[in-house]
Amino acid sequence: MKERFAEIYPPKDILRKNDSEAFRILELEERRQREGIELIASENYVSPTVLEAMSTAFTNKYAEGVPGKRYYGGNQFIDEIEQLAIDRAKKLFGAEHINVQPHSGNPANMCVYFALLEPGDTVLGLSLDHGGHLSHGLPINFSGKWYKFIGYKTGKEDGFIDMNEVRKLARKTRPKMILAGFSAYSRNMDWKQFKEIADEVGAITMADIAHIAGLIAGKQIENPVPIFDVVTTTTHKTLRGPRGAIIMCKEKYAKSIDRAVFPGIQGGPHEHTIAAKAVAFKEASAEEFQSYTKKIIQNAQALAKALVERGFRIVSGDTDNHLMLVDLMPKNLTGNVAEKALEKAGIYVNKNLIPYDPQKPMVTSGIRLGTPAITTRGMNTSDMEQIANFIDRVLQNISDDAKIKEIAKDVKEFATSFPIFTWS
Ligand code: DSN
Repeated sequence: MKERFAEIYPPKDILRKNDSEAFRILELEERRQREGIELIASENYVSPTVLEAMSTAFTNKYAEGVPGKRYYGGNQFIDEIEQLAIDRAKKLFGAEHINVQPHSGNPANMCVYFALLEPGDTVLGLSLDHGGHLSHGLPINFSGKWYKFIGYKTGKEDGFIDMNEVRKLARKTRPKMILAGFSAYSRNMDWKQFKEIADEVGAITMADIAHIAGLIAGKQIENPVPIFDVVTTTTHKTLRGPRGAIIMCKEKYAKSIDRAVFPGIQGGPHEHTIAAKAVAFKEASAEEFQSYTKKIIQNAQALAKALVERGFRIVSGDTDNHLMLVDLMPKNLTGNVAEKALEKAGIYVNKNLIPYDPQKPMVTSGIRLGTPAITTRGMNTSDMEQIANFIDRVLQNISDDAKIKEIAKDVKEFATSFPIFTWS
């Protein structure tokens, strides 16, 4: 086993020799990743090529500005690598304009608001307790402090976004922007209907596809880029690139978006990460990525089914994407307790508010599960029964540490039988 993983992770002999303390911690993290079952919906394992691109001389360079218009000299190759990332992402998503510099999702969304809104403007977005993201108006996030976010919700009975409510709210509040996107919603969004509603009230359309960008690139989910004015995404979730984000927009917003990224919000871009983004966009353009993303969804649906068969309630009953919310109320459990118990067994999930949740955000009545990382490891629909079994066993023995230790051994044996990468 050791040898196989030694091949996957590049040797770090220099780090080992010069900083044994950092090296020791890194080894422990690598081991945690390969011995556990990663079900956090926003996480994945990057390829060795992406990993290698990040660890390069591009990190040494300051490059404020955009390709061809920088504030420091010496950027001819930086321009080339950034332009490569831009060109590949444009082709992948069919975007008119792309900025590949945002450091992560929250700053990317901040740049869009900074470019297109004035403080106090009204934005319609999915309520946070119904699957929205903290940068979609959490009162203590900059978005909630500076803009007037109004939340639309999912239906109490079916768990789907209620488009009639979106229309009603839009007519009533006349928002400057309508935001479609989520971090915990398992159903497809009706991009065209969002656009129709926005056109009716004269609002800018913004989509945050952070969770599903890979599924869109892999042609499994409809692409909002041709329809919407602005689309943001992180690059490290289903898209399986380095941690970071990009902003895509119509040409008419290009200048405002670029200026908001720099000098508006950010300084020097992280060009080593941009190099890795370029690599990830190439990988996501390959045909193999389409079958990978198809499998992610098939695995999520198989996992949801296996959990339902074990008496769990899945919000909205099933999933169209890579994630699901499990309502633990029928099991008399809270999300935080479940998350901790599962972690002891080497199963990584996150507590998550479910729609109409009576609990506080740090407690919650649900957990969110996702299949991008386990699919990267080559797990198939037939393996989802086993994973559902592990989850069920842990949650049935939540206060029995000895039992959880036993399950942890089984989890380790199961997980290590899957390499982190199944392609060469
Ligand atoms: N933290 C990410 C997630 O888990 O969905 C969103 O930023």
